[in-house]
Amino acid sequence: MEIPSKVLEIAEGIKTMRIRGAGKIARAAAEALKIAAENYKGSNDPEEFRKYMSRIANLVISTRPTAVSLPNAVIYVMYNLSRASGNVEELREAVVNAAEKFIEESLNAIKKIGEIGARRIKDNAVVLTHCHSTAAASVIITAYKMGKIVKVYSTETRPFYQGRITYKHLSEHGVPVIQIPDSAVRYIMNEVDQVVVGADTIASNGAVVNKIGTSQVALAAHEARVRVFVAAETYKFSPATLIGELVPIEYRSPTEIVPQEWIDKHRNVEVLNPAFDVTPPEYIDAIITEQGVIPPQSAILVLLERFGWALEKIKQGGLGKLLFEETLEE
Ligand code: RUB
Repeated sequence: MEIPSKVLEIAEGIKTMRIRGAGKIARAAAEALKIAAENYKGSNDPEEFRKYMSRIANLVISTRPTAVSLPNAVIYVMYNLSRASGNVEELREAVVNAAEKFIEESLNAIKKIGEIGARRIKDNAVVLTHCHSTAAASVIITAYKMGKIVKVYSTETRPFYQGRITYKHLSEHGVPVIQIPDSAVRYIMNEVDQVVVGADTIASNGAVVNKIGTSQVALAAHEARVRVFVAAETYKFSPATLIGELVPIEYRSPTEIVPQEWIDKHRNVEVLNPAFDVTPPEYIDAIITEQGVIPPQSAILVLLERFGWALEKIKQGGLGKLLFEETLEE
C-alpha cells in the first residue's frame, strides 16, 4: 500500500528540519500516524492495517535519530493500537484518538512547564538560553509576563541559527532579547542570573542531550555559579537508556557549516557537524517537567512512572523491537 503523500511530506520536513525541535517533531510524528490511519485504503483485514501502521511508524522514527520524543510519540500511538481490537474502523479510531491525545497533552505540558518553571525564575533576572526550545521559551515568556525577567541573551546557535527563531518568538511576546554569538557565552555569563534550555533526550542518569553547545553553556554557567534549568516534557526521557543504550548523536551535512564549493576546493579538510551534545547531570540544577521540578538524578523516577509498563519488553529486546517487530525485520 502506498504511503500517503502528506505523511511523506511530514517525514521529509522532519529530516530537513523544516519541522524542528523535539516537541514539534513528536507532535508531527503523531500527526503523521493519524493522517496515515485516516488515509488507509487497504483491505478490511485488521492485520494488514497493523502492518501498514508499523511501516509508517518505522518510516517516521527513521527521520532523525537523537530526540527520543520522536520514538516516544510513535510508541505512545502504536501502544494504543496494539491494545485495541476489532475491525479496521475500530483500529483506525484507536490510532486517531491516541495521536490526538498525545498532541493535546504535549501542548498542555508546555503550558504547565511555563507556569512551574516561571516560579523558579528570580526577580529582575537576566536569563540566557540556547537554540530554540518551545518548552524553555514557555518558561521565559511566562516569567516575563509575571514581571520577573529584564533581559534574555539568546545564542545564535550555529550552524542552523535556531537562535533567530528564539529571537523572533520571544520578541513577539515583548521579551527584550539580545542575540549573541555562541562564542560569547562565557564572556556574557558574568551578567547572567539563570540559564534555561530545552532537551531532546534525558537519559536515566539525568544527563541531558540538547543542541550542540549546550554542554559548553552549562560548563560556563557552572564555573560562574549560575543555575541551569532544563525545561522538558516527560516524553523526552529515554526508556532505552535504562538498559544501557546510548543516545545516538546526529551528525548532519557539512554543507550546513560551509558551502559545497568550499568543500570541493578543500578536499583534504574534514568538516564535522555534530548536532547535539550531552550535558552531565552535575551541571544541571533542575529539570522542569509538566509534573514538577526534579533534580536530574530523579530522571529514573520519571522513567519508571511513564514507561514502567514497557520495562520487561525493553529489557528483552531494546526499545526498537517494542512494537514494530514485523517491519524492523524486513
Ligand atoms: C532543537 C533543540 C531544542 C530541543 C527542545 O534542535 O535542541 O533545544 O529540541 O526543543 P533542532 P522543544 O533544531 O536540531 O531540532 O522544547 O521545542 O521541544
